[in-house]
Amino acid sequence: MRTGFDVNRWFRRLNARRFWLPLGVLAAAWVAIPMTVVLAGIIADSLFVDNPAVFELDGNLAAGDTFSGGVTGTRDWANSTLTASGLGPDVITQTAPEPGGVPAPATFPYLITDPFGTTIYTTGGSKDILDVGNWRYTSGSVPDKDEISHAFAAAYSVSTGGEGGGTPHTWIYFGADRFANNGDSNIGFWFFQNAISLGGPPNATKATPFTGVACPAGATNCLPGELHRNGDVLIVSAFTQGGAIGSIIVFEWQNGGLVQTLSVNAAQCTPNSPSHSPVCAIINTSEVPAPPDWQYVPKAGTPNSYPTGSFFEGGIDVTALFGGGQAPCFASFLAETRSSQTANAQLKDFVLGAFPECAVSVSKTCAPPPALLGNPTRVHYNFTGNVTNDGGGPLFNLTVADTFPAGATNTVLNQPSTPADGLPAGASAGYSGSFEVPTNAVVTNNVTASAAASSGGSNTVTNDHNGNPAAAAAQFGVQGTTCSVTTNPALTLTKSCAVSLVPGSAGVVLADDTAIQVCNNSPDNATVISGITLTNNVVMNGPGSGTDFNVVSSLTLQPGECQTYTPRYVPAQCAGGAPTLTGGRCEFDDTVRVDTAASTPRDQFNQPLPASAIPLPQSASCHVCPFGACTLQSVP
Ligand SMILES: [Ca+2]
Ligand SMILES: [Ca+2]
Ligand SMILES: [Ca+2]
Repeated sequence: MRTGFDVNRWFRRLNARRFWLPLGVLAAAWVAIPMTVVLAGIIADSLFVDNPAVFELDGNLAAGDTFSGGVTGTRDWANSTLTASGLGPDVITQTAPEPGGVPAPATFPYLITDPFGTTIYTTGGSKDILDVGNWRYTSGSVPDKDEISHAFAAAYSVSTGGEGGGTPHTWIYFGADRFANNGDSNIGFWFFQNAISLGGPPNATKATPFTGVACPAGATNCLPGELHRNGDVLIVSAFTQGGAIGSIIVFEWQNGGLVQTLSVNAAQCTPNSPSHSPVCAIINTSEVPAPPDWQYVPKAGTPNSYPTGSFFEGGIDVTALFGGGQAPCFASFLAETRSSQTANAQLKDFVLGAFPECAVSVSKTCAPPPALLGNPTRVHYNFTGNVTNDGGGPLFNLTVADTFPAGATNTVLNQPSTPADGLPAGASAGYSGSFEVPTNAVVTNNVTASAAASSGGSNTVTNDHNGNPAAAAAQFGVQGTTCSVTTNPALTLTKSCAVSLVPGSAGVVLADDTAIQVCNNSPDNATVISGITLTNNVVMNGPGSGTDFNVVSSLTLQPGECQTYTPRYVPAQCAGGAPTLTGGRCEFDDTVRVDTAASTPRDQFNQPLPASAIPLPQSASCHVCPFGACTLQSVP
């Protein structure tokens, strides 16, 4: 047993430690099953982080080393020529300098550079056993062997059960280098769930506190006012002159104190034959080149080259550390040099950076079909979407904020539900909603998502794993899609000639009651038609012949509604002058039309009716007796 570490015993212990507390929580958690897994994790066939198929923990920085068993690595801190990052495109997250820090070179965006002689710990409150709120920093010097030059970390999602096997584990790789190798030092790597920041530029004349979001009252994973969160992880190792790695001790912050959760003896990574622990580290035991863009200069030796005992790299399976369940997702990273590996060691130099492991993304889509509603006219749209954990740790308090279209009414937003143990990495939770708008034109509906990195924490996770805001937009009402409504207008027009007896100056005459009926026969029974003008025209000889007269203007017809008009007309003469038929009758044509020249009929969305929906003029042939009673009694 090379590592002196019994992984089975260790898992049993972890499980025993963790299970009795949240049993009820776990039972509830399994109700909310992750809906989709979106991240394709790296496939590995072992639980060991020094698996060179995942990352080369080999004491150098260049990718592409070959290991026993014929495995050639593909990921290391740099590519094979040391000219750019070698982390690969499947890295979940990587470190980044915090604002005000030394900008990372474009070729190595994860690189956190610690300027010589700045940001060192000061005062007795700067202890790992105390909350970060007690820590202070200043500018000044530490022993050269404790002087950090750079630090860095990267996380991957790894399916440790091989092909198709198991919940992905989050493996975090971390490292640092130092100015001088003239002695042994000790090094620690903190991963914080809270976004920890410096309280300003280091000032040699004062002790400046670290800052972060203080734990709110009522939170379940921290004590009020703390900057730590339960589950923050500290990995401590020796940084030896000769490059040997002894034990690695892992601590967690729990309930206001630092708790040792793991101690691995002989924890050196052995990528040729992976070790048997969830954490290991390795230091260069011979001179290895540094990427020139890092501008590494050792105290003694060649620039851009690491003397033995100057470069440190390690890895940890944080999912395994948390018993195979949900590891927290981290927001900040700190590397520090220490006087020893003990919990209360004196702290020396440090460098702080962001580690935006927590990430959330959101999608949104229209859920067809929309509904056309009346009184008032509007379109009802439904939408659905997913909030996805595309980071490396569980997310809590999943929340979406919807920006409904202008003028929207009856807005509904059903929030996604968060599993009790948080939404696991790679899983999604659905949300839905609806709204109504008074138009069938295209409207856009935006949504943003946020989440907390810890149970009871504030919703500080607002970006996806590319660093872009977690936002999505959906378009509604795009004609030709299933997410649109189109009106289906149809007007019908009929005309008949009816006559009636009316008193006239020369006695009773027959008048033309020109019966007109206009109907909204829209087949969808939902289209309202307005702006209808009907014009009638009677063709005769003599005065007034062919003159339009208005029947109705600005008529609106609801679906299925008809209106009948009987404008009365007493003909003063016959078409052609003389009676055209025996019996003293006159005959003429009487025509009604939808007068599109006067106004354009429109649907309820103010869209003009297509020509195909407008009926042709309708005519009736009328027979009246303008000069007295017709002699033929059998006909009107
Ligand atoms: Ca390496
Ligand atoms: Ca390598
Ligand atoms: Ca520093």
